[in-house]
Amino acid sequence: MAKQKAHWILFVCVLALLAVVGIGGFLLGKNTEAGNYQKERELNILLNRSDLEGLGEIEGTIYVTGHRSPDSDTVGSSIAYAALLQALGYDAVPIVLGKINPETAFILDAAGLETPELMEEVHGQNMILVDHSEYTQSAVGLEDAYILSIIDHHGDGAVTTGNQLIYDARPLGSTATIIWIRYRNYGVEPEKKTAVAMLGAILSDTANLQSANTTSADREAMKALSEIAEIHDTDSFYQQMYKASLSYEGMTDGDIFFSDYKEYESGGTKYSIGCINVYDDADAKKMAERMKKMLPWTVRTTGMDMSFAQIGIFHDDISVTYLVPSDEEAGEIIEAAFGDKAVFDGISYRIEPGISRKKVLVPAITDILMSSQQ
Ligand SMILES: [Mn+2]
Repeated sequence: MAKQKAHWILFVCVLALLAVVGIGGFLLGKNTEAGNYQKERELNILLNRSDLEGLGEIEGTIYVTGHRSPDSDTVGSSIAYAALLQALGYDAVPIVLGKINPETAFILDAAGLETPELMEEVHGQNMILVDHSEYTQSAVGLEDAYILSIIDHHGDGAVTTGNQLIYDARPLGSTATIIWIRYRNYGVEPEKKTAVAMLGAILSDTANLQSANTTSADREAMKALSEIAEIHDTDSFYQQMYKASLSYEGMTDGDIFFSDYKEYESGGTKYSIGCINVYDDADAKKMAERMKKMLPWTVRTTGMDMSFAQIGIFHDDISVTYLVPSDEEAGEIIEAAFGDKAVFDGISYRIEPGISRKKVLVPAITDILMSSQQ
């Protein structure tokens, strides 16, 4: 009886020993796996950072610039790339080549970032170009500057340099996505405020990941950056950016009308159309009133016979156009062209779904003017 018991104890002990060895071995395997991964990762970072090493000792400040008429990708990418270089110990500063637009101002405000310094002339400076590679789109004096790097998602432009340089061009949705990949490759995590600027850049250039140029990299960058930025509802952030982009704050009625303005002539009649985008019907009605008061003045000063303000609401699934005629004759042309489809409220004609100036409005006006001439 005692012998049998001893057997049992031995059996249980052997089982327990096997379990301990098994679990230990498994954990050890996991550890070496993690260790190997860590080594691989460190090697990759070292290899990727070697390109900076290859640039050698850089004397003086490095200026990171995007293109003229700066947009959110150009500004966000300049800020993010300068911050990346700063994190790696370089004296790098983002600059802009012109006034930033209201959308970018909104993003920088949300991020708690200052607008980069305006610097239009760069003779003899250390330069990094982001989001462009054309002299015509860049700073004055770039021909005499020392170009260290070009990070871009456009075709390769006219900018050349005899020096070795980092040239990272990829067909992705935004330059900020390329810069996010470079952060990863260099083993650096963007700060929260930088992540907000990069997120805004990607949202802007890919139209909230909806545009045809959007890639998996842009989607992954958005995911990762929204975590760091702590902006979890990116749709709502994009809506706020879009609303901000439609702000005409500080602009006169004339500035607004002439910001997207074209003149035409048909059947001996000269006319012009200014396009304005707004967010909703309430904004459209307010804008229509402002344009109604101003249009007779534009007709007089431009030598036109008549003029139209074309106010559009185009986002998500909304598509509406309000047409404001300069006078009764212009109003009659709208009525003749669109009939019951154009609903008059005493100031403007509302047409739903909205129409394109080039594809619908101009051909329609041309038809009426040509037929009335005969
Ligand atoms: Mn871009």
